[in-house]
Amino acid sequence: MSTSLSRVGLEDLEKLKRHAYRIRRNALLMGEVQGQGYVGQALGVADVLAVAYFRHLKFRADDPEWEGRDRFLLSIGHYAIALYAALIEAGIVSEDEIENYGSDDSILPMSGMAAYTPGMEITGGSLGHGLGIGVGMALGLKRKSSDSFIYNLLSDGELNEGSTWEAAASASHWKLNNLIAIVDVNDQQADDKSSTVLAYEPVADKWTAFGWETWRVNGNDLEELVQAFDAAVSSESDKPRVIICDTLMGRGVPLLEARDKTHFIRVDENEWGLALAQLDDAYGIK
Ligand SMILES: Cc1ncc(C[n+]2csc(CCOP(=O)(O)OP(=O)(O)O)c2C)c(N)n1
Ligand SMILES: [Mg+2]
Repeated sequence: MSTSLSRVGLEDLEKLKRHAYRIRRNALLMGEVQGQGYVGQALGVADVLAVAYFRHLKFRADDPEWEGRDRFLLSIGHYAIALYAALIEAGIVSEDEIENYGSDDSILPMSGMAAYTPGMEITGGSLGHGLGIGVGMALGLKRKSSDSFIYNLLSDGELNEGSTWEAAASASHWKLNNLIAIVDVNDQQADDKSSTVLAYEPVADKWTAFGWETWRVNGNDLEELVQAFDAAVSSESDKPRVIICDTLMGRGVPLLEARDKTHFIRVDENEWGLALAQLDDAYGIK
């Protein structure tokens, strides 16, 4: 690895921690507008998004289609609330949009759609297509001699899709070292635990066997995430890269961490205030 743990500065970590807190807070505020949603996923993946957006991604907040940007592809349309929370924190989407989340004519629909939201590169509700789109984009950027990266955030549920593995094989065949997949392993999907629906382990060995440079980290540990992202971005190999992130749904809000079935949650009106207070507590904010 090119970055040792000791070189991850404390100041950098504090900065990322603040971003992760605000991503979680934005997600809770949007969740409260509808009283329900995929809030557990957003809380689980907030640390990953903080490191991606605020340490590595090249973007211009006032010009989301800037040609030199890195592309962040959200395959999992239902995780839109998580990405919106990060786009708001990044200044690509205005904070004023929070109150419109999920309502008719909002630029923040409940499932992510490229035509609606600045910074939403693809429409991703039909699972299993993000990595294939990423392969095409990464090939295209290489042919244009671009030095931009394609990131694709996919879920453990998408590991059940054959199309994901076709894309994984193509990416190494084409030596797409400008493609970074991030797999959110929360061991949950719509019907049950992912491991119960269809066993996915040994997941790191599978990606390695498909020709990818592979990292597996605790996706709620900023230091581990920084190390893996730094290494993935700076690696000089000709392989595509994957960072497998084990995350906890609801992370940072004990009342939601404890929910039994967390794929789509309903939260009582009086619980949102408590959830926000628990989040502040977790970050030592009075
Ligand atoms: C091709 C396809 N099949 C099924 C669905 C229905 N679906 C929506 S979300 C979901 C769960 C997918 O797993 P994951 O993303 O890991 O769920 P989470 O971690 O968010 O609970 C499913 C099966 C879909 N959107 N697309
Ligand atoms: Mg899942």
